[in-house]
Amino acid sequence: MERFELAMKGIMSAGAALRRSPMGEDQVSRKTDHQDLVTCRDREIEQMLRREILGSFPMDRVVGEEYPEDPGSCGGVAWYIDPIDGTTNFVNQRRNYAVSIGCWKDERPLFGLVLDVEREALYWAKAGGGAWKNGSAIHVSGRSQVSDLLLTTPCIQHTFLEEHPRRGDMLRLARAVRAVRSLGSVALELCQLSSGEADMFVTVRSAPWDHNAARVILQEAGGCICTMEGEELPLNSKTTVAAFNSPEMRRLFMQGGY
Ligand code: 2AM
Ligand code: CA
Repeated sequence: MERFELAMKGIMSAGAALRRSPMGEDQVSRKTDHQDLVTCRDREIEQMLRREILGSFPMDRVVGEEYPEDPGSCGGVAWYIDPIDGTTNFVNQRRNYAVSIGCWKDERPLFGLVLDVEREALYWAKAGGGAWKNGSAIHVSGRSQVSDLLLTTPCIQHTFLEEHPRRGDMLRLARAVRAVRSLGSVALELCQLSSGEADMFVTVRSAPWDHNAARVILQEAGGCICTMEGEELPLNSKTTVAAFNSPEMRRLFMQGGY
């Protein structure tokens, strides 16, 4: 089986397992504090995906949220997997969470898949092949007036309430756009941008497993992505993220021209 087929099969089985899994508060634990949760399901799904990937491609690197990288991996292909992106939504809402699988070779994208589990919406892209939601092609919006835009951010508290170098700009931007939305999942919010349901995305914290699958989809959908400082998004470290429906919007954001 090829890597893409394996990823497709893995993400669909992960989705099916999550949809039918019972979840009580007793299966939830705190990683660092009460705002940073993990469940037994996060661990089980990541284990399952790791097993399937490494069973077929033992030389590939697997970078996931819940387990350290296998020191034996040394190939040029790296997988970025998040078994549940939006764990808090999974626990409290039982919707608005995703499974995310990105695959890169020598720091170039091969493909990305993000499954909105409860809506049964699979966002996916292969490099050079366009972006898709199930069987339909998707594209970023064409909105260009700041006052028409929807801005999304997965963590309102960090983006607007806590100190960071661009907090003042973010407050000004929030007043300039049509509205601010927060779903609470980096991967799903980047997919909303990819399908034109939102126009701009910002977060002060994101990890490789949060954004490396969705960024392939976004770029194939015509969007652009970088750090909040305008640098190229790193592949292997935690970072700020800013993503846009067009390079013009990116320029405007970087210049603070709103
Ligand atoms: P998670 O659900 O996989 O933890 C909203 O909290 C979004 O930010 C989610 O996509 C969440 O991913 C991610 N997130 C939460 N805590 C984070 C952290 N410390 N660093 C990076 N991303 C984080
Ligand atoms: Ca996660």
